Amino acid sequence: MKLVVMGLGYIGLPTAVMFAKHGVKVHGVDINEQVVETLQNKALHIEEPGLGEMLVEAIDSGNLTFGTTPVPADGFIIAVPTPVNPDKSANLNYVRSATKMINPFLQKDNLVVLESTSPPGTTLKVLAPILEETGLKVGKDLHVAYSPERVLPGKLLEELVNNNRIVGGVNAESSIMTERIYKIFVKGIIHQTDATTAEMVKLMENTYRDVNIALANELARIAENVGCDIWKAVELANCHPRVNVHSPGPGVGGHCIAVDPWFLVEASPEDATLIRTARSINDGVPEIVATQIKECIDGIDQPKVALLGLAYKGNIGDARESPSITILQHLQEMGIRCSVHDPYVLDKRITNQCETVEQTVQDADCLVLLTDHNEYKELDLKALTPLMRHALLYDTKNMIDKEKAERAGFEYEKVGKSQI
Ligand code: SAJ
Repeated sequence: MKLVVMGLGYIGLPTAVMFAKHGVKVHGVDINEQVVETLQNKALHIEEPGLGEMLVEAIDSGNLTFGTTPVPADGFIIAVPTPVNPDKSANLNYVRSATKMINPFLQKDNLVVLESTSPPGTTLKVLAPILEETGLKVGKDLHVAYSPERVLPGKLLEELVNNNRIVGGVNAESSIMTERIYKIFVKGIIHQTDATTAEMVKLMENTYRDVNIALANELARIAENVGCDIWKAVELANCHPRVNVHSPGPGVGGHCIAVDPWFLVEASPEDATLIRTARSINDGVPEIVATQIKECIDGIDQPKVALLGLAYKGNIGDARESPSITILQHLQEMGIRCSVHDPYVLDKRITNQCETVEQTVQDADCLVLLTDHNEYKELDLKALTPLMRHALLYDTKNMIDKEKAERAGFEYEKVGKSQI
């Protein structure tokens, strides 16, 4: 069997590698020549634990090739980005162009699977009409399905294999064919449904998380006002068998949770009031956190803040939509000097990025923990206080124990806890 995977980003590349590892001939396609060249040279353009080794293995086995154009195959998987436009509508341009690219290679009985997170109805109303420009009939000559990726960055390879999967065909035969393909490596349960339900399920999962995190962030503000520790309160509330409040923090980042709920708002703007409110709560958190940081250094002449963590979450090298970047921008707009560190992200837009934590905290007045990288949980705090002008520590992720910080000479503050 031969598969073509369109889009070699965080989802397409691991998927291509995984199929190749399981004996399928795979041709990975990306419109970015540099990405294709990097992969052909057995190097990665993204960071994901374990992926580099598996890429080399797959290429060496002869099962995996890369290029900028598709080739004839039995199945085509589309895993291209679906960003939001500035007006928060879904941008399906990459889905459209990837589909048009595969059209000249399609043959009767081929399977086409869309994996990209998409608004409900995309498979039937966007994908199918483009595929039918070939003269082949969707559901009759072509098997077509939507099967969302649901893997967590940082744990991609493990979740790709072990997570349950949804396959939503345009008809039962398409679902059966799609399940057969993914069964090659998926160990989780594969659930069959229709295409629009599968699209809806994917968006519901990420929206559930966004709304839950918005609740946690709102509760953090309330805790700050009434004088309790939100982290302890969440922990205790979650002892209830039917409660699962998520964690507050510096805001919601990444290319999924901060984006996907807008697709539901667009699908039904009048009805999606809770979803829209949750998005605006989470989008507002970085500014609140920046203001709290400013309050920590109030009264200090020409203060300097050391920010640890640019990635949108711990132990990954992805700073897309990262609240850290927004917090940095707010602080700079307030005229506060900032130095920045992240062991996994080197962002050329940021001029004041330091190589080590020690350099970052040098002469700083406040150390701010923004991303829960393991390295930061294990910081040698005692070695840092002598380097700083004032030893203030502001923790947005509840990563550091207050007593430990105080023993090292820090004055400790955190999100969701007031000193009342
Ligand atoms: N966050 C919080 N509080 C929490 C959990 C997360 O503030 O309790 C923040 C994180 O710090 C981060 C953001 O939310 O900034 C998103 O992180 P995440 O770990 O919740 O999610 P993603 O975006 O890395 O991956 C999500 C996952 N979806 C769900 O768990 C429902 C993943 O399974 C999806 O495959 C992925 O979106 C996707 O590609 O859609």
